Amino acid sequence: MSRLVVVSNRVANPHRAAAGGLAVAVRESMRETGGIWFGWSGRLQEETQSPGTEEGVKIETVGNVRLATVDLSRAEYETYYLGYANNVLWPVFHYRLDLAQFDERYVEGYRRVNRKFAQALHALLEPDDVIWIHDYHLIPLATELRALGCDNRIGFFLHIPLPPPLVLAAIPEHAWLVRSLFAYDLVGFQTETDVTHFTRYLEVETNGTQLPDGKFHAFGRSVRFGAFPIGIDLDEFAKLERSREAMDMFDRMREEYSRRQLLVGIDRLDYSKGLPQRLQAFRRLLECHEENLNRATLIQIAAPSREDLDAYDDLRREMDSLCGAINSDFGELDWMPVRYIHRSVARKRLPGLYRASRVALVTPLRDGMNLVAKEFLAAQDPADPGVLVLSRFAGAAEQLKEAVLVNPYDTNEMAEAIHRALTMPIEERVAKHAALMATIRSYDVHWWRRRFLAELESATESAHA
Ligand code: GDG
Repeated sequence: MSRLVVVSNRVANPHRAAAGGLAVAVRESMRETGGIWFGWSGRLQEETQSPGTEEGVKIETVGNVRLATVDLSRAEYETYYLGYANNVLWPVFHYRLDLAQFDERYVEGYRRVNRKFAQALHALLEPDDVIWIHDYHLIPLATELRALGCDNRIGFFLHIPLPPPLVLAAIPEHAWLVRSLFAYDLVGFQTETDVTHFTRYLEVETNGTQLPDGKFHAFGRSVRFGAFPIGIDLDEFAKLERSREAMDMFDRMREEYSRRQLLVGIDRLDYSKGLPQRLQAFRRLLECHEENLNRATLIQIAAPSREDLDAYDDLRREMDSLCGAINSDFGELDWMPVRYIHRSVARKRLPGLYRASRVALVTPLRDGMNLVAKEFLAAQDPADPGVLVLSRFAGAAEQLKEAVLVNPYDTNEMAEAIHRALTMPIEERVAKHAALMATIRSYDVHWWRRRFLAELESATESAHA
């Protein structure tokens, strides 16, 4: 069997929890397959060290996985990571052109780091390795590897949404980015909507043609593409649920909130997650349905993320002020409507918190998939499950059709949907939960990995036939 080489911007210790969907999913996949996981160490290199050399790779073995990491210089961190990845690609791919900052230095840094990754990685590769590259930080990595003579199988998976052609076209280098995808053998997206955006872009912006076998021919090359909705590891989650930490959390929550109805939101503090809109809807719920006063309590965990960027700082301030206003306008001596925690919570405690909650609010303005939605459902008691309120703009909405679907921009609609979720009869909750769990079980993280890698194998077989 070929060795799997996974590449992502950040590398996470497979035995340690991290907040962030990609890290969670890749870690679960790698635990089963083993192999190499290559990426940025998360550290900034001393200014005196020379960047980009092979010797700059640090190798650490954890179980069956070799973690190979490189450091970035401060300039690379600022242009590649903060600049192009998170001030251009992240906002535009989440439809936030208003937040994008186009700057030539950013794209130069992005190209440079992708080249540096390619050089460092190339030295570690063996001819049979299957290379699986993840996410928007590394779109041109296959082009750089091919330029070094690498003809291994290379697949790419985009964890975030692909926007419609006219939004994508706002990026000055959009044509180059899309052409870079044609250096892969397989390009995977989260949803059918993303796939449609990809093919529409190619039809409008190139002279290419769609081929019958899930491929598109353009730029003198054919690439296979498709939707591979990411899932969670149900076994790992069941194990977490039985941990002492999860059970303690559940007991404490049930005791503390025995007279209340608990709602939960767990997100990285990111503007794509629709947190201010969620709080406005919760406020509207308290205004319009007074039976929730002194009763409904929203626990919102917002794990700190990308704190070096201004947009995230603005969001932090907005959240502080919205939560403060709801608590001071509606709170009582013995009841605070919102418990807002701007810290990360230990992963082992999450299942207990999910299970103690009657309703989960997963209401992003745009999201590639959203794993929190799936984790919440997996943690429920099937005989008395909670209800998922899910944004129609989360990739997960394509699969989780029995959730209470909402438009997060419509405050009244969302408040009514939360009310419906809080008052849903048990028969309906049980039936919806069973249907949703069947989907989550069929499309778990192992299905995702196997489907992608099998497709990658067949894509290259037909290319070499
Ligand atoms: C990207 C895409 C796509 C959250 N807070 C804490 C914490 N988490 C964990 C959750 C979950 C993960 O982080 C978040 O995953 P999401 O999928 O919800 O979102 P992103 O981080 O934006 O992930 C997304 C995903 O990639 C996978 O492809 O679904 O659309 O944006 O597992 O439980 N974990 C801990 N403490 C926290 O406070 N330990």
